[in-house]
Amino acid sequence: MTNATAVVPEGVELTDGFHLLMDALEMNGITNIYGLLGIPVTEIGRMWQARGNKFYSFRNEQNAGYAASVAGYLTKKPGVCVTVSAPGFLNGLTALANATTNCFPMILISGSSEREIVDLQQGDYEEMDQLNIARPHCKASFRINRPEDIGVAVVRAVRTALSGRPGGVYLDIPARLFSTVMSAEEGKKSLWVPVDPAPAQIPAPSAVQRAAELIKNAKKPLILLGKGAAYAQCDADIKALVEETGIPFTPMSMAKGLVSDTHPQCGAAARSMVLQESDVVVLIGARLNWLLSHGKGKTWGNPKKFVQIDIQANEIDSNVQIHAPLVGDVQSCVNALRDALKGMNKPTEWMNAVAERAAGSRAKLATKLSTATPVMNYHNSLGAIRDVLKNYPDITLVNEGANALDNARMVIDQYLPRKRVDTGTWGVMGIGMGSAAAAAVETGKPVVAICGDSAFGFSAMEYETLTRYNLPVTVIVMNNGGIYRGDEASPEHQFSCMLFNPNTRYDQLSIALGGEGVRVNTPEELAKALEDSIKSGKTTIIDAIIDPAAGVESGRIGNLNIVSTIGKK
Ligand code: ADP
Ligand code: TZD
Ligand code: MG
Repeated sequence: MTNATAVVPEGVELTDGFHLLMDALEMNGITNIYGLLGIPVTEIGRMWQARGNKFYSFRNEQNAGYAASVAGYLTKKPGVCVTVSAPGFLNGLTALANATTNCFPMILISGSSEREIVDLQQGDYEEMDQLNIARPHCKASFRINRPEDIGVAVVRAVRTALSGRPGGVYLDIPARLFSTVMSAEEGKKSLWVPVDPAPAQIPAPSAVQRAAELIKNAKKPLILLGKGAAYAQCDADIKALVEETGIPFTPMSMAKGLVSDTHPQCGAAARSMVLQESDVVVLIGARLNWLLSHGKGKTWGNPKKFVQIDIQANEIDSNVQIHAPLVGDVQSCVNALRDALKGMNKPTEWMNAVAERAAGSRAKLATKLSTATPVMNYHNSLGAIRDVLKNYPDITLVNEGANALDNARMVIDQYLPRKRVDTGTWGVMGIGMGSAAAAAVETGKPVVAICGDSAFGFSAMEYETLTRYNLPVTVIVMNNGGIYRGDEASPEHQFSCMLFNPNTRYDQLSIALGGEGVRVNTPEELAKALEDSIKSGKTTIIDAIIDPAAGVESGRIGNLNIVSTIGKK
């Protein structure tokens, strides 16, 4: 079969699949593509760049995909990732599934083998039935078979990724389509810009009243902010709800900074108290999943009633009874609630009790952060980082690891919305370098990535991508020589399965990959290296030597760890 030129009369100006795809992406406001090129998509990168757009070329599709998903989260536009067929597609699929799990809008576009060969399983180059494999891992999986369908497919992908609960979409493009031609004029007519692809979803007035009554009658109300609230980009409305009602709030990790961690109503440092003692909890863009102990058990203490703001109707009652569901987009729901709560009495006594507890734990923490130890531990190293980052509130913090994650989340304050990107709903290691790249590209501001040494290893080669694009990223590798700890005894004639080579020099890896590298042993050295790196704007790895005995197994989720009790002394 040849390209479908025969249907176009001679002399007519032509376009093809490559051009139409790019036209469609541009019309949908996409300027940055993250990906990894090869047969059959190579031309996409060259042509995209030739048009003056940016193509960020990665070393592994998984990291390009994480970058695209973070771009989607930060910009509220789908992040786009382009890959080759079968193995490239599968690498990218991990990130697409992760994006969907986290409710980040993303479009994965992969080239695929020819249908007639794949469908008869005749063994094409990188043959795989990608369309069907992607389907359970994202919101929708579409294949484009004709150039005249590229416009509608891209619009459909954008609308699907953005509307309702955001998530991932897969677009399958068989290789031959890229070079299939059609009349340029007809092609142009086949493209359009979607009107209002993420429409407001207004909550029912009766639902708003129900929620308002519950909140007004609460003695100890609590607002719990999730990353869906941060994603919604209605920061001022959320802050106004908090301040007008006087209700204490606590953020989930990526919602830190949506209202500043230093706000007087922030109950993060009194988290166990507010979760246990509150009587009405207003969930805003946060699911009652494992990260919130499913809304039950001893974490939650006193019986309570939930108000839940979410755009996804069947998220309500997912784990426990929700007494006042508010189904709609965060902004519409928050503003409707503000109206209905006008003039409500502030729970001042409760608020003061929370503030007092929070101040107490912050003071206790401050002591730990400034206590010197012979080898750095998580507290004094992160304390040093926190003091530097105080002066750079608009830096994006990327964070992965176990102890390196849990302690950094607790110690490092965020002051502004969407300035923290971490391992998200899955607790996935390896988001580091892709997320750092996207954060630097999309915000145009410096990025600091705090990574456990294990976590960093998942995407370490992508550090070259950061140096290649000259991105102002400082990677702090929390080098304790292992997963969780670096002091596990090895069995005879073997190396412990939890340890890494203690001679690893992450600072020298940076130099080898074209960046700056420095190894630090004390909080003072760490603070100086971080300050220097941020000021220089140069891509840097700080190899921070952490006491191998400082971490705990599984960080702060040791309760989920499974151990055998058989045969142990
Ligand atoms: P966290 O991990 O911070 O607790 P989750 O990812 O569990 O947050 O929850 C995010 C929730 O936010 C999801 O249930 C999603 O449906 C919801 N959500 C995302 N965007 C919006 C929006 N614009 N309006 C309302 N809900 C939203
Ligand atoms: N693989 C993937 C993709 N995600 C995971 N979460 C894991 C494996 C399991 N895992 C964790 O949950 S944390 C972690 C792994 C491998 C690494 C912890 O070690 P670290 O951090 O060096 O990154 P600390 O500071 O030593 O605890
Ligand atoms: Mg480690």
